[in-house]
Amino acid sequence: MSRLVVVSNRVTLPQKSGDAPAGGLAVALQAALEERGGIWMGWSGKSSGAGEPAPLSLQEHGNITYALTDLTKTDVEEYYHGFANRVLWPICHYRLDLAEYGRKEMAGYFRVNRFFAHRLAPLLEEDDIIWVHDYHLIPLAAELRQMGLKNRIGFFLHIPWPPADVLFTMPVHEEIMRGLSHYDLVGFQTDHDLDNFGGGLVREGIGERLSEGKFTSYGRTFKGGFYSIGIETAAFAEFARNAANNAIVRKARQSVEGRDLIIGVDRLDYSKGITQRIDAFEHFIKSNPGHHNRVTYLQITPKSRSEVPEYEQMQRMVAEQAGRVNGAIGTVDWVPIRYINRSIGRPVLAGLYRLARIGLVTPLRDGMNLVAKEYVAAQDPENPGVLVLSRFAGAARELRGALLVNPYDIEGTANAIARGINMPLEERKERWGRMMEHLLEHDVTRWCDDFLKDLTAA
Ligand code: ADQ
Repeated sequence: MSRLVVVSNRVTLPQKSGDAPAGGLAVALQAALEERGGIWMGWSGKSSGAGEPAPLSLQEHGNITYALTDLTKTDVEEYYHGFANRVLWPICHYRLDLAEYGRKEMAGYFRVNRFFAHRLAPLLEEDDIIWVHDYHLIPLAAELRQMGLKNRIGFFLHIPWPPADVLFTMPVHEEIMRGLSHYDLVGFQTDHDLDNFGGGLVREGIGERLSEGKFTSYGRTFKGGFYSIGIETAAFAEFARNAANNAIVRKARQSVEGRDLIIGVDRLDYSKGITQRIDAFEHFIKSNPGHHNRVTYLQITPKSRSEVPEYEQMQRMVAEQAGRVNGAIGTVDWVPIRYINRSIGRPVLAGLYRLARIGLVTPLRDGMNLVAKEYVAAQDPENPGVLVLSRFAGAARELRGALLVNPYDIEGTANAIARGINMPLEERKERWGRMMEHLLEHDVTRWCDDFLKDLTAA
C-alpha cells in the first residue's frame, strides 16, 4: 500500500492523554495515515515575524510524521487572512458583497502555496498518494507538478463551490480553475457543488464534462466527485449516552428543568445565519404565547477569526441582539436566550445536544455542517429531538428526516420551531431513525475510505 501524505492549512497533532477528544475528521485522517504510514503537513499556526521561517518541524508519532511550517507575518496576512478568508471564503459562501480583492493578497496566496510545495517536495517518495484539503491550498498540485512531481494528488473542498456567476466575479477565477485541473481527483461535499463546478467549466468554455465523472480542462483530464463528509457517529452517540452524569450537563439539565431546550452550536461566522436564527426564535415566541417561559434557546458560539473586523463586529451584533430579545420578552424568572462564547469538549457537547428538544441548524450556506449530524447522533432513541435544518447546508441533501427551512424566511423557520416542539413522539422517532441509520452507514471513516479508493483508482 502506498504511503499517504495529507496536506491541510492546519494540522491536528496527536492527542496527549487528558486532552479533549479530537473531532471526527482528525481521527479519521490519523487512522488512515497510521494504517498506511505517512506524513501530515501544514502550517503550525505560528508566525516567524519578518524573518525567514525556521526549517520544517518534524514530529514522529507511530507511523505518522507531522511536518509543520511557520509562515512570515506577511504570508499570514496575505495568504490566510487576506485571500483565503476575505476572498475565497465569502465567494464560496455566495457573499460577493464581502469579498475584498487586493493584488498583494492574491500574490501572497499563490506564493505561500509555492512555499508549501517546496517544503513538501523533499519529503515525498515516488508512489506516495497526496491528499490536499480545502480552499487554502487549491494551487498546491500545480506547484508540485511544476517541480516535476507525477504522484497521484487528490483535493477535497470542505466548503461549498459556487455557481459560475458568483465564481467569475473573482478576478483570479481562471487561475483557481486551472489549479484544480492539476489534481487527479477533485472532491466536493455534494452533487450541487460538483454540478456548479462542472457547469462553470462548460459555460466558460474552459473545459468539458466527460463520462464516468471525468472532466477535461487546461489540457488535463481528471476525476470529479462528491463525498459528503460524516462524523464518528457511533463514538459520538456513545459520548451522548455517557454524558448524563457529567457535572456541566447535569447543571444544564437543572437550569432548563420544565422547559424545552433549543440548541444552536456554531463557530461565529456570517455564513451560519445566527442573527436570522435569533429573529426566527423571537418570532416563534411572539406568535406562540403559550410557549412563554416554556422554552430556552442556548446558542453556543466560540469566537473565530476575531482579528478580522467583520467577525468582531458580528460578535457585538449577536450579543446585542440576544440582549435585546431577552430584554423585550424575558421575565424575572426566564431568560429566553442564553448566548455563550466558549468552546466545549465533545463529550459535554454531545450531552447538551441530547438534552435539546430542537437542534436549530440554519446556516445561510454551508459545505456540509457537522453540527446537524452530531445533533442527530446524540439523541436518545426512545425520545429523540427534532432537527430544524437549513436547506442551504450540504447536510440537507442527506438528512431527509429533518424539518428543512429557508433561513432567510424568518416566519417559516419560526413555524418549523413550533412544529418541532409540538411533534408527537412517533413522528420524532420515525424521522430520527431514518437519519441515524444513514449516519451510521455514512460515517467519517467511510468518507475517508471512499475518497482514497477513488483517488487510488483515478
Ligand atoms: P465549519 O464551518 O467549522 O467546518 P461544521 O461542519 O459545523 O462547520 O463543524 C464545526 C465543528 O466545530 C463541529 O464538529 C462542532 O461540534 C464544532 N464546534 C462548533 N462550536 C463548538 C463549540 N462551542 N465548542 C466545541 N465545538 C464546537 C467546515 C465547513 C463545513 C463542513 C466542515 C467539515 O464550513 O461546511 O461541514 O468543514 O468538512
